[in-house]
Amino acid sequence: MESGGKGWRYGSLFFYTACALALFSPRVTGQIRYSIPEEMPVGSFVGNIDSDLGLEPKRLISGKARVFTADSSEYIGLDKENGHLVVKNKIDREELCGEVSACSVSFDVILENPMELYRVSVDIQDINDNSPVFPKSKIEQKISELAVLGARFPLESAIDPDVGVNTLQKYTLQPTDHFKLNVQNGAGGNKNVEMVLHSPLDREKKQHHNLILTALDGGKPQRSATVQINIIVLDVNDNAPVFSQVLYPKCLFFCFYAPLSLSLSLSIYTEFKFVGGISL
Ligand SMILES: [Ca+2]
Ligand SMILES: [Ca+2]
Ligand SMILES: [Ca+2]
Ligand SMILES: [Ca+2]
Repeated sequence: MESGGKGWRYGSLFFYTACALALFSPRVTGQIRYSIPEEMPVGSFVGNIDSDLGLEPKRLISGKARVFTADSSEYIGLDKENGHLVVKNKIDREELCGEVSACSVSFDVILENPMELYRVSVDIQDINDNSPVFPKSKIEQKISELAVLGARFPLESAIDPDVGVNTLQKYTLQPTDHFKLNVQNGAGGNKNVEMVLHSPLDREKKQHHNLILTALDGGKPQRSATVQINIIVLDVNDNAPVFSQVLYPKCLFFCFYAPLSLSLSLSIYTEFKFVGGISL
């Protein structure tokens, strides 16, 4: 019973509030829409509501025109003397709307005697005022020299807070003698990037590989960011010990034949001297 009574009272309150708003809120006389880029300097011209709404001369002054915003944010101001809407506070689209592409500010211009209400919307266009940013300036990756072809190594993505073509569009990797890039669209429009091994590594040939990963947006002018990838090739015991091809025959000869040869020579010399001695 109690909850039913409460529900009735809340329902009545909503009904009377709705009636009061309908009775005392000024009717929307007209509406107009403008479009400006973000980051315009304070005082920049947005539009002339005097001429665009077809108001009588000095109506904004006689009607004590005022700008009303529901959330008290005051991005746009009104100059009653000339009817100009101007930027009152710099608008950062990224701060105002984040990842949402459609971005606008809305407010009412209210006049008295007679009461009039004009609804004004200003679309905020994105400009390419942010470069992609990597979380780190360097990436170090340790990879075994026996890593199989096709092995994938995820990399940390760059972030560009702009939207549309002004946000991150692609990556490049240089050089590509061992690794190529694989980029896939992830959740929320992010791009997941990874390196894929396409040519075998050999620590005994090259222990370090330095690559440059570049992230680019699609704005004009285009903005980019780079990160250095230092790949350390880890050793694997993939070589059996071998004798030197140069020293081995010499050693064999020297170790086994040289003493014998020396002995024979001495013997022959001795024999010769001995024989010679006899003949002489
Ligand atoms: Ca901005
Ligand atoms: Ca922007
Ligand atoms: Ca950008
Ligand atoms: Ca090795």
